[in-house]
Amino acid sequence: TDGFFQAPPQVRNQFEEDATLRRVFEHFLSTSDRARFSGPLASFADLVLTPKVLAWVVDAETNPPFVRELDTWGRRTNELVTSEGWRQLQALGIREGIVATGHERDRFGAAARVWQFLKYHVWSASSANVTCPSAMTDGAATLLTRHLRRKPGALEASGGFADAMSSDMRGVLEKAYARLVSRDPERAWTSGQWMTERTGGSDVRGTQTLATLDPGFVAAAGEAALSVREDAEGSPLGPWRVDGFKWFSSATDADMTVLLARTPPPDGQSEAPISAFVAPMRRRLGPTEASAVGVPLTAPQGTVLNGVRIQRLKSKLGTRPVPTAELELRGMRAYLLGAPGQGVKEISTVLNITRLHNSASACGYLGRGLSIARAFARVRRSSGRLLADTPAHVKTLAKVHVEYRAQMMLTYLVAMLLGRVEYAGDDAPRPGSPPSNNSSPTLPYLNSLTTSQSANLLRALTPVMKALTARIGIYGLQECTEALGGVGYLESPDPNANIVRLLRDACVLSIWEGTTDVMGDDFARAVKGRGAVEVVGALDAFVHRALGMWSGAWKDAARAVGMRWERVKADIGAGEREELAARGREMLD
Ligand code: MFK
Ligand code: FAD
Repeated sequence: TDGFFQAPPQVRNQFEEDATLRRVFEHFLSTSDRARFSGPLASFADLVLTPKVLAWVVDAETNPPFVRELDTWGRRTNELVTSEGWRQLQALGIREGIVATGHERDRFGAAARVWQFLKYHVWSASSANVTCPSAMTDGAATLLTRHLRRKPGALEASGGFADAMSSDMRGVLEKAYARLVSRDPERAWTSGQWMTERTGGSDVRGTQTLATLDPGFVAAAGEAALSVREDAEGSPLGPWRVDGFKWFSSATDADMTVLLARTPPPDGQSEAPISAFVAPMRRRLGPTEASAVGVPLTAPQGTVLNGVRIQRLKSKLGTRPVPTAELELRGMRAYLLGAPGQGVKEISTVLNITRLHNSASACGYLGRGLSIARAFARVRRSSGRLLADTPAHVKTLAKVHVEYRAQMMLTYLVAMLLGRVEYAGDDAPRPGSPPSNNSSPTLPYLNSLTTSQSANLLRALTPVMKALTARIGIYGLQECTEALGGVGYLESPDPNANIVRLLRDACVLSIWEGTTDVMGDDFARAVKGRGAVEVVGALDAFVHRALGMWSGAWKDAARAVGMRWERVKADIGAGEREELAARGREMLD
């Protein structure tokens, strides 16, 4: 008992210790933004390592969510119970603007996305995966804002609603949007994203969930036939009734969701097209209506779930604090978003945002994994010297770090492009706005891109980034686990050592939000589908510029994307999309 005790490793403030994070900070922010964000990022990087926050992580991890089927008196409740740690981390993420920042272009201009994901980087490994609902919340907010930005009438012209609904629908979307991007945990909403059904998640053409317009419900709303009905909590309820089953729902404690369902076939056609909907998760109902809906569920604050029953929670390798569920939908009230039949196109706006979150998570977990490995190397001795002074060990970590650096450059390039495209798409610069376009002090080529070139590059790089970061994150965390030897394999309540949690959590990053092969297919869609000529042009110019002119980390990023691009490009004209998807996949190995 009196023998040797290992001095515990101590993870340092990542913003101060991680050279790659600092490098990204320097490349993707203007000089004035760097001066503005440096202090807050250093403070936040301290906060996420404080005992209080880390104790919430341990609580969320060791007390996973469960469904309480019956109350004390034997009545059915089907109530989702989450841990205190999970709820506290949700609230902290909201207060820190992990979603909101990306939408605060009046404060942060075109740098909003880079700033958001820099905070995200240090946050993700301390978040117990509340980043999962925040990714979908950000995706939903981005989708709603695209509709809100359209000129009056355009929303309805897209087929979403009859004209009489226009102002009401706008009101619904505005209300939801304001909550999704709120920094007040009491007001803020989170959103789910329901695509996957038992028939498939990569291919959603087997969707069985059905939506029917329910005139009875609308009429019951009183006054003007198509007015929006609100429940006692001010949560708007839609005129569509949705029935079906969703096989994976991660944000089961969300306040609203974006979902796919089939709408009735257009006149003269037999196929029911897949459409997108938004729906609140809860509503307050009178007893008659509740029993008519057939979902006698109670929920906190006397609300009922909006036609949703949790069949069960999934038992998972990782992301254990996240309440991932199978959901039965019976009489869920929802709003159609966009035109019938445009469901996949609509929800692809959400996908492209959540895929960036996925990459930022991969980088965030790996960045923390490397920090833990370095902390361990500073205290662990072998063969008479510290691991930090052992060349083979340092070389192994350096190899991972080079891959990490490349993925960081790629991810923050995508964040920068997104921020600029969104900023340019705002109707008019607001008074007092910061200077537009977040010019990079070190990367003049990026500053020369037009908005449409940026948008095309963004389209091509998003699936490449999603796939590469996930795979390299998993590989890198496996190396980091090994770098701690036997301790690396242990489940430890000490977040300075618990690397295996990050590895378990990372394993899903190459599956959800589209598998690697599906990203290969999406890349093929981008370079061969509608608008492909411009996408190919932007990507080609980028790859040549990056390979030819840039050095150091940029070479790494260019290598990640570009080495096989020439071969893929040669096949674009000739091959079918399926062959091209296989080539796209080769780019991602
Ligand atoms: C920790 C943080 C990480 C985040 C946490 C998230 C938690 C987990 C949540 C989930 O996993 S949610 C479910 C995620 N599901 C997927 O990612 C689905 C994967 N499958 C695909 O992405 C398939 O490619 C897809 C379902 C989209 C294929 O559907 P289709 O019907 O075969 O698509 P189609 O017909 O090729 O395209 C329809 C339209 O959408 C086209 O537009 P046009 O009609 O104008 O030509 C496409 O161009 C457009 N589209 C499809 N994907 C797009 C896109 N547009 C832009 N970007 C894309 N990515
Ligand atoms: P399949 O689509 O059956 O894929 C099986 C294999 O076939 C994969 O290797 C895939 O790459 C391959 N494959 C499929 N199609 C092709 C193709 N065209 N070309 C080449 N290969 C192909 N979904 C939601 O909607 N909302 C959620 O909140 C959500 N949360 C999740 C949480 C967790 C923890 C997990 C694990 C999943 C979650 N999902 C969610 C589901 C997830 O998005 C799907 O599992 C994923 O998209 C894959 O779909 P699938 O499981 O049906 O697999």
